[in-house]
Amino acid sequence: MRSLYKFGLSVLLALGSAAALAGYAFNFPEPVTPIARETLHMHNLVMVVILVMFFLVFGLLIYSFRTHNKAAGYQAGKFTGPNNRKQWLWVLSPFALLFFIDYVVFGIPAYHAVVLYEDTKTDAELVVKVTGSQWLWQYDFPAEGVSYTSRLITPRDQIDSGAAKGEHYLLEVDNPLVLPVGKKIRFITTSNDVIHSWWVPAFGVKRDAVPGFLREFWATVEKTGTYRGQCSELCGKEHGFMPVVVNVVSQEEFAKWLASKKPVAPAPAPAAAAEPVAQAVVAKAQ
Ligand SMILES: [Cu+2]
Repeated sequence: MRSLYKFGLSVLLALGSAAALAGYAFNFPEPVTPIARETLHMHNLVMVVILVMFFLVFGLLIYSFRTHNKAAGYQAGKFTGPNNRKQWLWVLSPFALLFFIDYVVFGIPAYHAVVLYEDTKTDAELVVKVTGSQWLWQYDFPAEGVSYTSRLITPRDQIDSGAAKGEHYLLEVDNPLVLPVGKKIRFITTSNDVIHSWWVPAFGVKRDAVPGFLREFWATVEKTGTYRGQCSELCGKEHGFMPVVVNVVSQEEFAKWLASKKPVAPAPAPAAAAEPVAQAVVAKAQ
């Protein structure tokens, strides 16, 4: 008992120390999409219900142990047996209560949150294809003809502990995904090699990127800012080194950024330059 006590105390101290707390956020990030908001509501609802149930059940249990025990002169109840209907009350009422909580109190809002993920009632205003690769992300805007890769830029020195870790350690990339605020976006995920998973906690979205399959979800980001996430499907030795960074900007800034990303039409190759080489090859062959 004493060692258990000590163990509990050391766990509390470890959790409570400032060093352990630094860099950890214990709550969800601020939700910036309807999906994230609904998910957070769902989480809070479940937490409240299970906490009430926990204290109710354990409170009743401890109260019963303390007051209705044999030493105080109480006799055990005798409501079991073939012809006793009371036992069915004790079996069926918790069952009915849990059924109601799971399928109605939790079920309806959970259904609503999940449906938001696949909201195809209106067309998306922008399509982004996200391709996972060992170990980087490729972003394509198929309609706009823009395509580029996004990889980690945390210096190796920081990873090997040779240098102090930066503010966005392992969560910084060379080319972030840029998205317009307030637009309904259809995300398509896929992969070039193994299964990855594209995850941005503030968006409340995570979808596996599966080779050979196109998977999709819809989301509208309601607030500008920089949002960070990670690959969340173990995909090889550098799984921890393929973060997701999304810059959500105003519509004008997005248009400007998109224009700067558009490939410049290649100048037509001078036809004359190609011919002498071809002729020379042909001449040589003859
Ligand atoms: Cu991955």
